[in-house]
Amino acid sequence: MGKHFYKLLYLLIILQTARAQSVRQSINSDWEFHQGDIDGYPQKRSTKVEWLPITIPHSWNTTDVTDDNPGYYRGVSWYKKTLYVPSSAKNKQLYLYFKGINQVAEVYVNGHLAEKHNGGYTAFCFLIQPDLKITGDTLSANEILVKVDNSFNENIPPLDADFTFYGGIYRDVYLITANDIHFTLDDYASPGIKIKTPAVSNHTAVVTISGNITNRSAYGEALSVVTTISDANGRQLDTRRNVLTAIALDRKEFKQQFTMNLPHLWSPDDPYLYRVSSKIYDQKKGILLDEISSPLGLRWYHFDADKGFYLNGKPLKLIGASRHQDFKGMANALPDAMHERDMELLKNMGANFIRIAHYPQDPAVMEACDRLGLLASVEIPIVNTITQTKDFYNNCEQMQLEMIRQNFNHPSIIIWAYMNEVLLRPKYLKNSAEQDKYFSDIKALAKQIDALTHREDTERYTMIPCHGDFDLYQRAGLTTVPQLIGWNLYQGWYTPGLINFAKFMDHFHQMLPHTPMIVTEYGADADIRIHNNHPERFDKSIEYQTLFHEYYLQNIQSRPFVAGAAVWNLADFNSEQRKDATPHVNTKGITTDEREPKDAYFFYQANLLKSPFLKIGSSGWRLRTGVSIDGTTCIQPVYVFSNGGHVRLWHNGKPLKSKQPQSGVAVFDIPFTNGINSIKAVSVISGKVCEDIAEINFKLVPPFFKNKAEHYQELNISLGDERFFVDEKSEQVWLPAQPYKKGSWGYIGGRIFTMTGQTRQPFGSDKDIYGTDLDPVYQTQRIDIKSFKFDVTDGEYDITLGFAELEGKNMSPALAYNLGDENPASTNNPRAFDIYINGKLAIKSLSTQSYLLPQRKYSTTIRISATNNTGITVDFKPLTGEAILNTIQLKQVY
Ligand code: GCB
Ligand code: CA
Repeated sequence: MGKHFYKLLYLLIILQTARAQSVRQSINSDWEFHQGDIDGYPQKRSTKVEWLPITIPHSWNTTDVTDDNPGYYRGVSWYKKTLYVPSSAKNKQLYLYFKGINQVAEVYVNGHLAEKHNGGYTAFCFLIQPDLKITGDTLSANEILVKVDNSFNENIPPLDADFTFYGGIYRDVYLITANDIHFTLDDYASPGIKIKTPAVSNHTAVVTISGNITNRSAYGEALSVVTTISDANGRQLDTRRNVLTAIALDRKEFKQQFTMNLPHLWSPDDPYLYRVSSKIYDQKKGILLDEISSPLGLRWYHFDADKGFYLNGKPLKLIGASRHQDFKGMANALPDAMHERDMELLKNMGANFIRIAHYPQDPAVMEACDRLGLLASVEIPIVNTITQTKDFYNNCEQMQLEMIRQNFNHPSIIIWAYMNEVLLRPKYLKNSAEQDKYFSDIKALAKQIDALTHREDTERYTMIPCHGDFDLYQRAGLTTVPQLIGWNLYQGWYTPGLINFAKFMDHFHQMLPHTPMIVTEYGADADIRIHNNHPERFDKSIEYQTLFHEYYLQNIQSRPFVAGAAVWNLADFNSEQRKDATPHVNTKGITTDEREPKDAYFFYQANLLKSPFLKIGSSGWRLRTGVSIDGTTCIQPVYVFSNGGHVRLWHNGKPLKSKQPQSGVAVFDIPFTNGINSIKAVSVISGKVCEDIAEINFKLVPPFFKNKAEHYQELNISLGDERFFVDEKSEQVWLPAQPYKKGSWGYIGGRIFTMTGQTRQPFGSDKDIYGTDLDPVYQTQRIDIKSFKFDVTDGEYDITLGFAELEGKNMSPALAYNLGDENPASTNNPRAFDIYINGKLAIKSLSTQSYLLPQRKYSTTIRISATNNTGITVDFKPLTGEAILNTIQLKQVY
C-alpha cells in the first residue's frame, strides 16, 4: 500500500476526531403543547386532542396570573416533540438535558417512561439511548413526550411562598450526543468535573480538578485525560495528563492538581477568568473522545462576625439585590439574554452581590455573575413551612445536591443557602408539644442539609435567611446551624419605625457576637404610578421607597459587622395571591416588572458607582398635575441623584439655587408652569461635566374657575387619597381631592376611609379591585360624603363617578403573605344612597343590593350642562348607611 493510503487514513482519523467529542445542542424549537391532562395518555392515543405549536422556553401561566380570577392553573399539561435522530447516532450515547421544568416532569421516549424529576428549579439529564429507534440510513423520527405538573405537592418545596409557581418547560432543553466514553453527564446533571481552589493567595493558587468518566461500552479502554489551564487571552499556562483505564460499563474517577504562581485574582472590580479545558483521549489511537471547558476564577474570602466580609484579603461590603426570574407578561419563560440583562442591570447599579432567591436560577444567570463580577448566594426553595415526611426531606436533599453539583464551578458563588423564613408560618398551636416537635424536625432537616453541603463543598459558606423574629429562631435552635445568618428585615414597612431596623441589627450582634450576618432582604413596595409629596409608610409611593432605602443603606454601611445586604428586590415580580396597589405583583422591586428603574435604583447608583453619576429622578413621572396657588405656578419636588458635589438646576432656562446631595440625593422645589417644563441638572464630578435633562408635561389646575377653558378641560380626582396617580396609557393624572372652596372645586363632608384594626396602611384598602387596573384610586374612598362641587363656568361637561365597596362580606381573604399585622375581618355594611346632580335625581338608590359589590369597580358617566353660572353640584343622600365616593372625573366637552 502506498504512501497516499496512509495519508488518507490519517486524514480520516483527523476528520473523525473533529466530530468525535460530545455535542450539546438546544432543541427548543418545534414543540407542541396541550394544557390539561389527557385521559389514558400516553398509552391511549386520541386524535381529538388539540395541540398548540410552541417554542421553549414556555409557561402556561402567562396571563392567568394577573386576571381578576383568583388563582392560576396548577395542574398537568403535556408537551411533545419529534426528535429526528441521524443513523450515525447508533454508535453514540444520546442524553436529554432539561435546564428546568416546574415542577414534576415525566419524560417519555417513544412511549416509554425514561425519567421522572421532582423540583422546578434545577436541571436534570438522562440517557435516552435505550428507548430510541434508529432505522435506515438517514433520519429516524422519535417521539418525546413530557408530562408536566405544577400542582401543589406537599412533598416538594416550595409549599407556600410570596411568588408564583408558574408551570411549564420554562428553561432550555438540550440534546447531548456523546461517545461511549465521556465525562459523566448523569451525576445530578453536574458538568462532570469539579474545580476547587483550596489555597489561593496573592503569590500562588492551588487548583484541583476532579471528575468522572463514564464508559458505556462493553470494553475496557486505556485513556489519557489532559487538562490545560489557559489565561484570559487563551495562552496555555500549564497542562496535566493522567493515564487510566476505563472499565467496561462503569465510571472512573480522576484527579489533577495545579499550582499557579502570581495568580491574576477574580473580584467584582476585575472578574478575571482563566479557562480550564479537559480532554479525554483514546490512549492507543490518540483519538479525542470528549472535551469540556470550564471557567476558573481565583479568589479567597471569609466572613468575620465583627468586621464583615473579606475578599482576597481586603474588606468588601457586599451590596446588591435579590432577583426573581420572571418578567411582565412572560411568566418565568425567559430567553437567556433577558436573564443576562438583569445581571447587567444589577452590575450597572454598582452592586457587587446577588442573592439568587428563592431558588437556583438559569445557568445563564450564574455564568453572567462569573463574567460581570457579582458575588452570589444561591438557595433551594424551602420557604415559610415544611412537611414532616421522609419524601419532603429527600426532595430537599436532592435539590441541595443538584444545586451544588450543577453550579460548583462558578467562582461567583460564595454561599449555599437553604430555608427562607421557615418559621414564618409555624404549624400547630403556639408553644404546643406538636409545635416543639415541628421546630425540632425543622432543625434536624437544617442540620441534615448543612452537613450534606459541607460534605459536597468544603469551601463555601452555608446560610439560613430568617425573618425578623430573633427569639423564635433562637428558640428553634436554627441560629446555630449554618455558618451565616441572613435576616430579612422590614421595619418601617410591615411594622412601624425605621429605627427598629438599626436596633434589630445591634441586638443580633450583641446576642450572637460570634455569628457573621447578612441582611438578606429589605425593601418597601412602590408602584411606579404613585407619587406622594409627603411620603409615609405603606403609601406605595416612589418617594417612600427612596426614603426607606436611604435609611437602610446608611445603617448597613455604618456597621462593620453587617457583612452585606441584598435589596428585596431587583425587579417587581408576580405573586399571584398578592393584592395591594398592584394586585398580583410584589412591587418591592427597585425597577418595575419591565425593568424600568425607580428612584431607589438611581439612589443606589449614586451611592455605589465609582464613576461620575448624575440623574434626574422619577423618569416615570413626566406627566404631572397639581393645583396652583397663584394661578401661574405649582411647586413640586424634583429629585436629583448624584455621587458628586453641588448640583445646579435650570428650570425653563432659569438657574435655581444649587444644592449639595445628601447620601446621593438632592431635592429641588420647582415652580412648575402649565405645559412643558424643561429641567436641566448639571454637576462637575471628578473634573467631568455631568448633565441630565428632563421634560415634564405639567397640567396646572387653576385655584379658581374664572374663565372658560382655563386649563381645566379635565380633572381626575381620587377621594380619600393623598397621592398622585399617573395612568400612562390614557395620559391621565389623578390628584388627591381637596375640601371645597368657593369658586373652586372639592368635597363637602365625610371622612377618609381607613381599614380598621390595623396599623399599617395610613388610608385606603389593600384589596384587589376587580374591573380596573387603576386599583389605587378605587382603593381609596371618602365615606359619608355630602356633596362634591365644581364652580365651573357654563358649558357641557361629563361627570364620571367611581365607586368600589371596600368593606363587606365575601371580601377576598387577608393577604396570604404578611410580615406585619394581619388584615382585620371585614364587616358587612349595607348601604344605599341617591345621587342628585344640580338638584335633579341622577342615580336612584345606588346600593350594596345592586351595583355596589365588594371590591368591584362601578362607574358611570353623566353628561350635564352647567348654566346660569351655578356650576355643578353633586349631592349624596343616604337611604341606608353612609354614602361613599371613590373617584370623580370632570371633563369639559364644550
Ligand atoms: C420576605 C420573603 C419574600 C417576600 C418579601 C415581601 O420576607 O422572603 O419572599 O416577597 O418578604 O415582599 O414580603
Ligand atoms: Ca387569576
